[in-house]
Amino acid sequence: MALQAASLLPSAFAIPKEVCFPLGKTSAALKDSSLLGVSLSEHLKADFSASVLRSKREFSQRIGPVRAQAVVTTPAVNQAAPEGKKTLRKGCVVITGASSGLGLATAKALAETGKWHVIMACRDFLKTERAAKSAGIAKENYTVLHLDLASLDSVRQFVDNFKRSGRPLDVLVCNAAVYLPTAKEPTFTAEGFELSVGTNHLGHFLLSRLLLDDLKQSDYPSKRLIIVGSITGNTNTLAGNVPPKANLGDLRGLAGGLNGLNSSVMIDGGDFDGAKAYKDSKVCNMLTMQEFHRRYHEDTGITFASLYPGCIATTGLFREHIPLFRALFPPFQKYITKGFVSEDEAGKRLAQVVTDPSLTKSGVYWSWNKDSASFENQLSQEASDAEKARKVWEVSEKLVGLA
Ligand code: LMG
Ligand code: NDP
Ligand code: PMR
Repeated sequence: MALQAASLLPSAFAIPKEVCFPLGKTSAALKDSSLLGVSLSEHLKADFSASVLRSKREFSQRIGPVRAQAVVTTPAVNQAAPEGKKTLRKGCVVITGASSGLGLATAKALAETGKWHVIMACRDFLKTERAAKSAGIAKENYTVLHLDLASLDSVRQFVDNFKRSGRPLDVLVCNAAVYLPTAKEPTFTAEGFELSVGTNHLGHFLLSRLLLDDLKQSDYPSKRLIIVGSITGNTNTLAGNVPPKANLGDLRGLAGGLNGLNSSVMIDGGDFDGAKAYKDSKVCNMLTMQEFHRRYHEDTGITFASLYPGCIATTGLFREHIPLFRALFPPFQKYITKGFVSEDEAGKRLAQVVTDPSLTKSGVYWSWNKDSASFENQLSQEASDAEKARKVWEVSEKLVGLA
């Protein structure tokens, strides 16, 4: 159904060339489970581009040129253009953690198309306003709404505020994260969950559950819930084998509330390790996306997906790391692993997952090869374990007060 919906999109809706990578139906069929998670054989790539050109041509012949609407319509429905043709209203996308790094770059890429209104869901209002301004995002293309994912009250408040804004919700992007690799002791969210899993997973879990109805009600041709995953949570890659490795174990710490009082602060019940907690939280993100897909895709037509945007070694994510690491990490990724991507490039990738008509497949973990062509990647055994996904879902809904 989502695929059919996508084919209704007018060609004018496609993001500009620099955002729109060579893609076609073939991309979804390509799987790559190599250790680096990035390679594609040359003959496949040639095939790939040919089919893209073909499908692009067919697409525009079928649809014909349609003018895009340039003004904000809130709340918006399809409106008749002067010549009587229907035009697509502006899409409304919520991006968490849009005050820096990947979230900001994605907000910029989407806003620049003139076809999206971006709700920047952030904990620091002033920082976000400044960031939007310095990124050159036009005022009419974004709204900053306060959201602190480390507080479930704040998540609920955000959802109320968003609903009251009267805007439709077409795409939700769960992007915000914290990474605390040098912390010796755990820190906690307002409700007492270890901060990395509390913010990156539990905050987003509640947010997306509470906003699911709004997504369901959207009349946009392709509605999506995107959760940012990572290669480092996937132990079927080299990067995922750098210690400490992600491992959720039997979820005993999560079930106990990650509070360090009557349970461990780590999901698997082990001793605190900030880097591991982050990687575990990414595994939860990727499992959550798949559980959403299994529970809701068929009935709602919503596309649920996650992605590894590439190693964006210059972002604020590494702010807590030692200065030597921050200095060496970008050249290491650029020249040795070759996994490096700029914030701009990564933002375009995520924008593509938000809006590209050829990426409507649900339940998918997207990655990109070195030519920036997307492909459907294989998750590690743990990150694709359906039984674990169900358990994470059930334990998480108890922790956030939904069950
Ligand atoms: C933990 O250490 C910390 O304890 C934890 O607090 C947290 O920060 C966590 O993930 C974050 O890291 C992990 C790490 C620290 O330890 C290791 O990586 C041990 C080595 C494990 C080996 C696994 C794979 C082996 C592959 C062989 C390596 C060859 C590299 C070529 C890769 C080519 C791929 C096609 O370790 C470090 O931070 C520093 C490790 C230094 C090793 C240097 C080897 C590469 C040479 C690079 C030279 C210049 C750049 C250095 C940049 C360092 C940043 C990573
Ligand atoms: P940044 O640190 O630049 O961005 C993280 C964002 O999350 C910031 O806007 C930050 O807000 C926000 N945030 C943190 N805590 C909260 C909170 N409690 N409530 C609301 N917002 C919060 O990092 P990146 O851009 O690199 O990370 C974005 C996503 O990309 C993450 O999900 C990360 O896991 C993922 N990722 C990153 C990779 C990389 O190489 N950088 C690789 C793979 C995945 P503030 O500005 O106020 O601090
Ligand atoms: Mg990793 C193909 C190799 C590759 C890739 C794509 C990444 C991505 N890393 C790779 C390899 C290696 N890293 C190797 C061989 C090492 C040992 C020297 C290494 C080390 C390393 C460290 C210490 N890498 C790191 C760290 C971090 O602190 C980062 C991290 O784990 O954050 C959780 C990180 C990352 N490496 C990546 C990516 C994308 C990250 C960071 C962010 C993330 O996954 O969200």
